[in-house]
Amino acid sequence: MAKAKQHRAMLIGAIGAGKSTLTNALLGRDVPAIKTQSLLYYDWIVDTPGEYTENPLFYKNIMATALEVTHVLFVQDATKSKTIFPPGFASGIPKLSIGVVTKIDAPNADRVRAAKQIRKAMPDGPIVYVSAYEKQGLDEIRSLVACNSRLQMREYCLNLESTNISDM
Ligand SMILES: Nc1nc2c(ncn2[C@@H]2O[C@H](COP(=O)(O)OP(=O)(O)OP(=O)(O)O)[C@@H](O)[C@H]2O)c(=O)[nH]1
Ligand SMILES: [Mg+2]
Repeated sequence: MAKAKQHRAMLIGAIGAGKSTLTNALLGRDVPAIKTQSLLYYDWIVDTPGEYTENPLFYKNIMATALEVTHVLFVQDATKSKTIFPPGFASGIPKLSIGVVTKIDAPNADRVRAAKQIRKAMPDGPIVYVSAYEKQGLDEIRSLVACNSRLQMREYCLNLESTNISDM
């Protein structure tokens, strides 16, 4: 894999947003996701329970775990009209931020709406559109997590011809 070994990504987002299914797809693990009950470390990914993002009492866990990673993935379900991220949430986490819109394969997916929701929580940073089911956007996430800086992520996006990513 192209990624530097020390790079690690934490996935945060609502209950059922698709974090664990995406984790499995990114790692090529062919197993169904089950409800996440605690922090789970798999290779270069830290998967979190949706409760950590939904309940402010758990924000301290997110902050503490963020110290162990290089990148934080803000996962938003494309089929949901609501977001649970507080405005500007990413600004309080001093790591490289990546927005991730999940379930773009779903008939009721609205990727524009989901991207707008992410932008409120994460004013700056690339947004990747993914389907864990159809394996879309996975290489883009792996490549972004291999980047060392915001600038590198921006250059990667600019040089890429992919409809699964936007960085403005
Ligand atoms: N259509 C579609 N459904 C998906 C996709 N990824 C996940 N899902 C569905 O979304 C539901 C929740 O997926 P999980 O991966 O368990 O969600 P999670 O974010 O890990 O949830 P918690 O562990 O509770 O925080 C499951 O029923 C999945 O089948 C996808 O790419 N496309
Ligand atoms: Mg999970």
